[in-house]
Amino acid sequence: MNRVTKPEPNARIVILTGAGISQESGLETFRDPDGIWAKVRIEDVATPEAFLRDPERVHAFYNMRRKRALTLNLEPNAAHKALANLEARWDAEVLVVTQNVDSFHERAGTTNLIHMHGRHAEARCNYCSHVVPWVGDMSVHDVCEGCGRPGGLRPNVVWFGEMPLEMERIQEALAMCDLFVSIGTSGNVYPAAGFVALVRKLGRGHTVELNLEPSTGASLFAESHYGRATEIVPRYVAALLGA
Ligand code: BJW
Repeated sequence: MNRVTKPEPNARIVILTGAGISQESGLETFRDPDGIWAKVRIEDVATPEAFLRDPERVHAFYNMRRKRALTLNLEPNAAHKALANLEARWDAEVLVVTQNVDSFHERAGTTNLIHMHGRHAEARCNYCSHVVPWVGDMSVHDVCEGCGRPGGLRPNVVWFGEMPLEMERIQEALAMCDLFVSIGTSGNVYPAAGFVALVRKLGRGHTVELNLEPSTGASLFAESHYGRATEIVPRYVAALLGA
C-alpha cells in the first residue's frame, strides 16, 4: 500500500461506502459489467414512477434481492469488520454513511451508521410513512400495520428522484470532518458522488478513495489506494490505528 497520511488522533472521520464493499460478501454491484443495471433497467425498478406503473414488477425485483441477501447466509467481510474495529478503537467520532441497503455494516459491529439509501429489509407505507422490519416477500396485497390500508407498502429504499435519508446530519458531519474516506463506490450517483467536492470546498478534511479502480471522481481525492476492499480496507485501517 502507498503511503497513508495519518490524521491526528482526535480527527473526526466520515466514511462513505458503496456496493463495492459488499461485493466480496456475495452481493452484486450496480454498474460493473455483470452488475444489476446490466440486467434490469433503472426506469423499470428504481423510480417512484416504476412503482406506480407496475408495483408487482418492482416488488418481484426487491423480493428476489431480499431473499438472496437473507437466505444465502451471506456474511460481512473483512472490510466491514475493519470499519467496525476502527469505530471501536478510534478516539474521536467515526461515522459510516452507506449507500448500501444491506445490513453488513451493523452485523459487523458498526453502530454510528447512516443508511442514506434506506434498507431493503424494511417496508414503508406510501400512505402514512410507517416503517416496519420486513424479511419475507412484499406484495400489493400486504396491509400496513400503521394505517390499516392495503397497497401502499414498498421497500424502504431511496429511488432515483427521491431525497436520500438524513441528508442534514450527513452534511453537518462532512462539514466538520477531518478525514473523508470513500470506499467501493463508482461516484456516479448524487448526492453521494458530490461529498468529496463538498469536503474539499469546505476546506477541512483530507480525502481518500479506496476502490477496485479509479472512480468517476477519482481526481478529486488527495490520496487513493486501489484493490479489493477485503485487502485494502483492513490495511488502511491498520495504518490509521498504527498497527
Ligand atoms: C469494488 C469491488 C471490490 C467492485 N472491492 N471495490 C444529473 C446530474 C446530477 C444528478 C442528477 C442528474 N439527474 C438526476 C440526478 C440525481 C440522481 C443521480 O445521481 N443520477 C445520476 C445517475 C446522474 N440522484 C437521485 O435521484 C438521488 N436523489 C436526489 O438527488 O435527490 C435530490 C437531492 C438534492 C439535493 C441534495 C440531496 C438530494 C437518489 C439516488 C438513489 C439511488 N438509488 C440506488 C438504488 C437504491 C435501492 C437499491 O439498492 O435498489 O442506490 S441506485 C444504486 O446506485 C444504489 C446505490 O446505492 C447507488 C450507488 O451505487 P454504488 O454503490 O456506487 O455502486 P456501483 O456499482 O456504481 O459501483 C461499485 C464500485 O465498487 C465500482 O467503482 C467498482 O469498481 C467497485 N468495486 N467490486 C472494492 N471487491
